[in-house]
Amino acid sequence: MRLARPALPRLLRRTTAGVATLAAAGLLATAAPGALAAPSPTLAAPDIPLANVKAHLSQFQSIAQANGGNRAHGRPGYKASIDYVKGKLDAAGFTTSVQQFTSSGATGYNLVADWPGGDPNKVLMAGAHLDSVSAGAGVNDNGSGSAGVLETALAVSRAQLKPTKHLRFAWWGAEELGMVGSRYYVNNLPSTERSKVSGYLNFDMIASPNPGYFVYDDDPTIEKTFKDYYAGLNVPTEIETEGDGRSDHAPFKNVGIPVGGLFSGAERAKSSAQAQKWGGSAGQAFDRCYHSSCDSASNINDTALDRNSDAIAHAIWALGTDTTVPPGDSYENTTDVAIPDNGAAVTSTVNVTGRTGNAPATLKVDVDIRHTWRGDVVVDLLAPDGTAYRLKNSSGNDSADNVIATYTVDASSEVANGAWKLRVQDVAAQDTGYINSWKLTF
Ligand code: DTR
Ligand code: CA
Ligand code: ZN
Ligand code: ZN
Repeated sequence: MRLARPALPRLLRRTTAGVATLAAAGLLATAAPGALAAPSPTLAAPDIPLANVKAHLSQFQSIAQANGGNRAHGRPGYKASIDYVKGKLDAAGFTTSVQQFTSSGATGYNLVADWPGGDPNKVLMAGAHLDSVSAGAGVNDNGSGSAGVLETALAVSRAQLKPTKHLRFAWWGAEELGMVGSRYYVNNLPSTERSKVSGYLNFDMIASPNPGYFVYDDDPTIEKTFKDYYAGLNVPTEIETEGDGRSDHAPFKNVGIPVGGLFSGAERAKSSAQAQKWGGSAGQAFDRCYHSSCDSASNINDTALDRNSDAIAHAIWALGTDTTVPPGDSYENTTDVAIPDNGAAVTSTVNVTGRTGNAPATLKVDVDIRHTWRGDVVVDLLAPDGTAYRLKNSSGNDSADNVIATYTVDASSEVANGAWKLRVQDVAAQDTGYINSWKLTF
């Protein structure tokens, strides 16, 4: 429960200064501190809107309610779920295919969606099982993983991403019968095609109501990608020890494909040590509605769903693209600067040299601030003469994590050369963070 937040501070805008135009395009570059950016920085993923993910969960709930109360293999609710997801992907420009199989005397379906482009010999896959048990709607197990993967795929489309790898997303049937759909897919993938799959990311239960943050300990690169993401949020993670063989990554792992994934916990009880680090209730199951009729739309922890959905996108962008941002003339500082909670402003400096004349009217400012409850944070750009350009105001109710965005500033009245500063202040108690990096591009 959060304490009442202090009144928002008076805006610090300079009266005659140009006003930064927020162009949050979710881009981020990383390079050596304080120097010309390295020639091949990589892109950062956009924020995955929690509301969009929850809208998919509502649809899965409605589908179950309209089809006998579940979305189980062989039941109409499962095929209706496939049709819903396929419709979204077809409209977003994916090349989709439905693979049929038979299990327990019923027809099952896998949905596979390819994002056109990328190296066909380097395929990065992400998947989730779409079926529920027959007892209920299966909103956490596994509407949550299905929705997180779906919204990440839609974010790829919104960004018109041009990844270096070929991206393939999949929704599996009959996982609850023993990973039947994913095993059918792998077994029927010609070995020449299997060898092209550089990795498979699995998401099965990512929004448990009493959540833990577990990372699969299989492929070390994939594991590190997720662990680094959570480290950036200051959220501790644990290795998922019981995951082997218990979800759809198993068939991929069995044929030597690197796998990884995230899990928020099922029937096991959260320990007191885990409750200490993650919050929630010790001694209670991570998901007390696991495989039960109460696994409905209310059986979801929003923060876990939001963070894990963002982590899926982070992994797809990090592992799928080593796309280079055009080198351009940019100046960056990647030294971390801690931001005191509800305290004084801090600054990070880039020294611009060797330029002539004034800065452009479209000076690009890439900002990467890792901070839970980003509504606490006020961000300004300071020109060498001290002129302040407001990039981001505080907004008490913006509880999402991190400020990873690109701003455009009309700095045409400022001399280009000199010490430019990013000034950041946390203006509300609780929640802390740090400047991870920032960059100016002229
Ligand atoms: N078997 C999954 C749930 C599950 C249980 N433990 C793990 C570990 C890692 C991923 C998934 C799971 C199911 O019931 O769908
Ligand atoms: Ca988010
Ligand atoms: Zn299950
Ligand atoms: Zn599951």
